[in-house]
Order: sequence, then C-alpha cells, then structure tokens
Amino acid sequence: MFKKILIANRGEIALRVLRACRELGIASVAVHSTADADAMHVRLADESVCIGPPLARDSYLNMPAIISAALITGAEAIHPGYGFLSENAAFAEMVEAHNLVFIGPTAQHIRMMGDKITAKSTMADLGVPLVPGSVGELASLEEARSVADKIMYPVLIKAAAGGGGRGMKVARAADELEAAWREARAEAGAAFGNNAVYMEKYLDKPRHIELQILADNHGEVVHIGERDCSLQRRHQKVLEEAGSPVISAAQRDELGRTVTTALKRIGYRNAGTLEFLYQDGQFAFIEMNTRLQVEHPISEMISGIDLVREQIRIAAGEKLGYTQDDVVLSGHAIECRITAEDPESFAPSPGRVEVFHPPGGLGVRVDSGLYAGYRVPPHYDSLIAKLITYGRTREEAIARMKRALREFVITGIKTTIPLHQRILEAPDFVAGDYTIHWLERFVAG
Ligand code: MV4
Repeated sequence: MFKKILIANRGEIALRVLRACRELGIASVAVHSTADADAMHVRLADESVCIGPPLARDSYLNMPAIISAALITGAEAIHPGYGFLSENAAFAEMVEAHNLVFIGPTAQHIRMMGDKITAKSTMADLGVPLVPGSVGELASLEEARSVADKIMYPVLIKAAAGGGGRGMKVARAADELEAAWREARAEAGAAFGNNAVYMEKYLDKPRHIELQILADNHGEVVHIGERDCSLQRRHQKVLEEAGSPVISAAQRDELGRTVTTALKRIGYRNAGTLEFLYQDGQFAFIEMNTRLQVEHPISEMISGIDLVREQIRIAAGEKLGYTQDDVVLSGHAIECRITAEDPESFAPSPGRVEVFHPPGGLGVRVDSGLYAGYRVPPHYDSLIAKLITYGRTREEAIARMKRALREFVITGIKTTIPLHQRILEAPDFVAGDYTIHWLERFVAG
C-alpha cells in the first residue's frame, strides 16, 4: 500500500480523499492555489504545497506544478478527485512517466471513453444497449440526412468530444438538419478543438440514470447500483438519489450483468460510471465517466462501500476481495448539492461565511470544506456542501432530508438550501415522477 498520496484537487472532494487516506494510514499532501491558502483541505492534510495563482489553469490544472509537488514531497500516487485533471489522459501518462501512480483508469481507457463515438461503439460491440443513431462519426451532411431518415426525426447531433451539453443540437424535422449540423460542428470545433459529430434519435422525456462500477486489476468488476440524476439545471446536477425511484431490482440486476461483463472484456480498472438515458422502460447508454463522481456518496450510503478507499486499494494493485453477490444494496439515499448561489436567480454568491452549522443525527452526512469565517473564493465551482441522507425507505430519506435542511445554517452568503426545500415539498418529486426536464420548468415557474 502507498505511504503518501498527493490530492490534486480542492474543496469537499479533497477532504473526502484525505479522509480515506487517513483511515488507510496513508499520509496526504494537499496542493492549493494562492486563493485557497486558508482552505480546509490545506489545514487537514499532513503537508501542503502551493502550486500557483488563483486561476485553475495556473494551479489545479498546472500539470508540471502538481507533478513537481508530488516528487518534492515523496508522494507515490496522485488522486485527481473529480473535474480538473481527473479525465485528462495526458496527465495520467505524465504521472506514470514520473514513476508515480495515477489513482484512476489507464490513459488508454480515459481516451477511449473521452471520445463519445469510440465509447459508444465499444459498448455496442459488448452488447450494451444504445440509442438508435449513426454508427460512428457523421462524415457529411448527406450521411446525416440518410441516418436521420432511417431513425426518424427528431434527432440530436452531438460532439464526439462533448459533455455538459456543449456542441449538442436538436433537429426536429428535415428542414432543421442543415443548421443543426453546421452549429454542432462549429460549437464542437470551438469548444473542444475537434469537430467530429454523431447522431442519435432525440429522446423527449428521458431520465438520466447512471450505474456505479468498481473494477480491480485482477479481472473483478462489480456494480454498486444506479443513481437517478435527472434533476439538473443547465446540465448541472442539483439533487440525486440512489436507487432510482423507477428501477426494479430485476432491471438493476440485468443492466448490472451486461455492464460488468462488458467492462471485464475491455480490462477496465478503477471506479467508473456508465450514463444511460431511460425512457419507456428501456436503457440506452450515452457516455462513460472514468472518474469518481460528485454524487458518489449516495452509492456509498446504500452499499456501505467506501469508493475512495476502493480506488486507492485498486491503484495499489490490491484485489477487490469480493464479488457481486457480496454487494448488498439496501435502503435509499439522497444528495442535495448546496451551492453558493442565489436560490432564485442562480447568481454566484461568493464571500465570507458567518455562521456554519451543519445538521447531524442518524442517517445524515455532510461533505463540505466550509467553516465559519471561511471566504468562498469566486474563482471555482460554486459547490460548497453536499448534504446526504440515508433511510431504510425513500420516504425516510426524504423526511430526514427535510429535517436536515431545516437544521442547516449557513449565513453570510446565499445558498441553494431554500431551492432544495421547495423541491422536497413538490408532489412530483415526492411521487418520484420527474424527467430531465422537470427541474428547468420547476425553477422557471
Ligand atoms: C440526449 C438527450 C435526448 N436524447 N440524447 C445532455 C448532456 C449529455 N451528456 C447528454 N444529454 C442529453 N442527451 C438523446 N439521444 C437529452 C440530453 C439532455 C440531458 C441529459 C441528461 C440530463 C439532463 C439533460 C438535459 C438536457 C438534455
């Protein structure tokens, strides 16, 4: 096992990784920008290294600075957290080239899944269900027309290098196809430096359901059940639950079997998430994330598995030591992402936190780097706390979440706590009756 790990991230996820390190008896090295000198992850780590000025591109994305920090402190491995360098294949290669261990998949698998076209064709070959669409990249507008005529409108044109909805254009009928094609390619080229696009049938009322997996270096792959992440605003997840209120144990088992078999065949290792759209009782694979995700705690709560500990053990070459039959999912978990934003306008609200009083009690978990007197810097993502509740049933998890949100006091900055309180009271939410479009309408109305 490693003796020392560098955590190439900030905020609540840096704390999350640090906690796993400490429980494993591993020393931790924090890195931070000049804007984060007072951050909790710096205070709690065994050592810290300043890696640059506030802008992420000069600090948390500064690969040579991070590698140097690892070499200087004698860290043996780097955990990238989520965002930043977590899905950067060149960084994974650079880490390995310096005889350090990247706590994540191989650079080859990061690249494979980073290209959505390759990811989809790989999964299709392995029997994972997909949305009807083009096989591979669309070579021309003519090809786009012929695929659209076959799968029928409405269709979506998506960027191969895409994510977060960028470079994605819908064509509701044939007369909209040329504009969608041109706009998607232009946006993809500008945003990702890669204008390759592909086509899918547009699903009009899907849910976003994703499957958490863990894979070791010895051929074992297990799934940890699904998360329903349909409640999003502008491609930002707001509230997630595990399991999905609409998925049965039989559906979960079947999807899990298909996915774990597929990942065994390609030799995937580390944690990962397969994203599906779910509509009319059918799953369709859209993307795979090769990192730990923000919402991983809800999977931990229903499984009792420490996903970060497992990532570290896997990277150190250890065996998972259990199989799918040993993974017992029970109860229900919900995560509310609390951001430093106005709960109505969503305007950013950085600044000094006056009072910070997190909730507690049975079934309540708070992952946050906040403390009273802390200044939320304006340079980074607005996530300031994840409030997670667990219950034996969905009703119990909801009741606990309502109770915990009432207890939570954060003053000095605006937060989205009131938005979460409104969502939890909404009859559609309580009934589990929502699609990916529900929250946009809810906040608009
Ligand atoms: C789709 C879709 C409908 N049909 N694909 C948006 C981001 C990207 N990761 C996938 N996205 C979508 N792909 C087909 N064939 C609708 C979306 C989508 C969406 C997906 C998940 C969560 C929120 C969303 C909001 C708008 C659109």
